[in-house]
Amino acid sequence: MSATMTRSAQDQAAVDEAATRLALYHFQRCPFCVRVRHQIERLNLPIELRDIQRDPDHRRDLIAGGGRSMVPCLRIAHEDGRIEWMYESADINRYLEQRFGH
Ligand SMILES: N[C@@H](CCC(=O)N[C@@H](CS)C(=O)NCC(=O)O)C(=O)O
Repeated sequence: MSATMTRSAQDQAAVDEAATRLALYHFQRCPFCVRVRHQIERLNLPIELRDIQRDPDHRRDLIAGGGRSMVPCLRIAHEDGRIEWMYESADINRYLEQRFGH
């Protein structure tokens, strides 16, 4: 695994703030979720992890909001109030890289 990204305190504070609008629905042993969790660690993002196997409320919210129980799924609360449910590990990792990778 590549090194964890470091930022200035000011940049990290902005990233921390942005991450409060994100949540990852996942479960521990899902290999696609492992990939996304690695990306989250690498990019040093304090994204809330919501385990759908350990917490039935999270599973219910994922199905109600996203329409499917598949994980990983990134919940994005946009500034305009819109909620986006992004499935597919490759799409999530690309999004995180584009948004936080530089
Ligand atoms: N192509 C998807 C595959 C995700 C996937 O197959 N997730 C499994 C767990 S490892 C799952 O949630 N299966 C249950 C379902 O589809 O409802 C990705 O890369 O994210």
